[in-house]
Order: sequence, then structure tokens, then C-alpha cells
Amino acid sequence: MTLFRNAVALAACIAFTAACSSSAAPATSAPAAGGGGASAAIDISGFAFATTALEVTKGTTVTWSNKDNTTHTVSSGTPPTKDGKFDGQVPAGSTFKFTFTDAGTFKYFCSIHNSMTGTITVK
Ligand SMILES: [Cu+2]
Repeated sequence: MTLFRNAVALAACIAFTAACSSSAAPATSAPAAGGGGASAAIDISGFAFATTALEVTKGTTVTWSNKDNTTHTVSSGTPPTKDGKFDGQVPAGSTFKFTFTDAGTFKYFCSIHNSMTGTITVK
């Protein structure tokens, strides 16, 4: 009887541990290897990137938030040519994230509205 009860307690403990560790994982975003794990945010509003020139450190994750009622894209390159480094479609109310792991100057634009441009400088 005691043995059975211990087995139940052990099973409950394992289940709890598993549930606990799986729910804890997404709560904090672990920094990518070699990165600083910093974050930055850019709003997309009024058919423009609110911050057109942003300087970040290597490993920073930039999140673009589309506040407009239409879809935009965050496409690396200069209009109208994408260079393929990143290319996110951002529906109204949605976000796009990209982590900059290499130093350099990264120009981007909206491939739907080519007048929308921005630059991320990674140091
Ligand atoms: Cu757009």
C-alpha cells in the first residue's frame, strides 16, 4: 500500500515537473548563441516605418508591429529589389521579428508600398 502510494506520488511529481518545464520555456526568450538577446521595436503606422534609422547591437531581435489596417511587408533590400536576407509579410495588427546576428547596414522596405523604407545598422 505504501509502495503504491509512493508510486502515485512519484508519477504526479514527474507530471508536474514536465508541465512546469514545458510551460516555463516560452515565457522568456533565451538569447541566441553569440547574441546579446536585446530587443527593439518599430511600429508601422500611416504607411511608414515609425523609426526609419535604427542602430542595434549584434544579436538584437527587432519586432515590427503593423498598426495600419492593411498588409505591409518588411523586406530586406532597396525598392523594388529584395535581397533575400529577410522578408516578412505583416498583416494588419500583426508583427514580424528578425534577429540581426551579423554586423552591417541592412536596408529594408515594404514590397507593396515601395515608398516605405528603413535602415537597421547593426554594430
Ligand atoms: Cu506597405
